[in-house]
Amino acid sequence: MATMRSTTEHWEEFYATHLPPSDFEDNRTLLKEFCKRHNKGNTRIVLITSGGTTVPLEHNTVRFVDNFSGGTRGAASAEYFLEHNYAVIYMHRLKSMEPFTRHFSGQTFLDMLELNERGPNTTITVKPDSVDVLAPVLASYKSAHDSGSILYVNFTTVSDYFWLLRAACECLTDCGPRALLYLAAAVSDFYIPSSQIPIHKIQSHTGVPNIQLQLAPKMLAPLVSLWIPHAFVVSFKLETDENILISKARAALSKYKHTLVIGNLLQTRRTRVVFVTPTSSSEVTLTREQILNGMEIEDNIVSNVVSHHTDFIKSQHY
Ligand code: PAZ
Repeated sequence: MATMRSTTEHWEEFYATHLPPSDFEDNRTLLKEFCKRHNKGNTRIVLITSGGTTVPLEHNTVRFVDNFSGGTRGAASAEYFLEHNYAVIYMHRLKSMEPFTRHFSGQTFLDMLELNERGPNTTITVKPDSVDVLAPVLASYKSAHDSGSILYVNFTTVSDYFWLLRAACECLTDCGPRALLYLAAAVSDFYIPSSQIPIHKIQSHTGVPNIQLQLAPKMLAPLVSLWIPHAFVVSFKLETDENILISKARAALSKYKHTLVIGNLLQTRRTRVVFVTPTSSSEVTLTREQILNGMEIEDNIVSNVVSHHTDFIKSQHY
């Protein structure tokens, strides 16, 4: 009897063996409505992925493997894309950095307020010296929200992320080259398949746990070739060793056949990134003076990406 060889790809096997998150259908509906509403005229839509994914060690998750990303890049970039009149899908790790609120971390927002206690007529006002800080952020926030230009969807685990990513791509596919994917999330390269995760909290009295991580599927492959083939796709590549950054970025471009990889090093990611295309590489950096003036590298990254996207749209006879 001839042996049948399975042609199922690793990514297909993932979707066949992992359930979607419980809020998946709600998010899919939101994504569909958002894309339908903005898929008219010349509106460009960017899908920003932001923050890190977790790898749960138990189904009733007490412990999980995480990574460093706090979502600063994605949250800042969302604000700059809105300034460039993009409609923004902000797909982020739950409780990671979000646009607008990111400016007021910790106690800073409360410190801007004054409590005027007058019995039942107690009021709260913004301290005069905080108005200049709060007003521009509030204005941008209200403008984005009142115009419905931003949609927030969130994930926690790497599995949630994969489900949401595919759904977002399927909803965006009708936007053709006006869709931009800006994949800044730090997605785990390793995971534990659902069937191998214990239901309950791992107990210490049974000894050292035997935890076997496996390679996670590379979703960029079906994303570029199948899910959203006409979009402008930008992936980020994080390394800690300068010597391999460009070669890894080039390898990703040649493997997945997308448009642009933005490389960055963990240590210098706030002040330097490298734009790598199949034929070129160029740095985007912040000078010391720009840093002192409070400039953010995402301002420059987004301007550059927008101009690449403009060229891409012009080059497509869609
Ligand atoms: O979240 P953050 O602002 O601290 O970091 C951003 C980043 C380094 C996660 C991002 O720029 C990036 O490189 N994302 C891709 C990571 C990867 O190679 O999977």
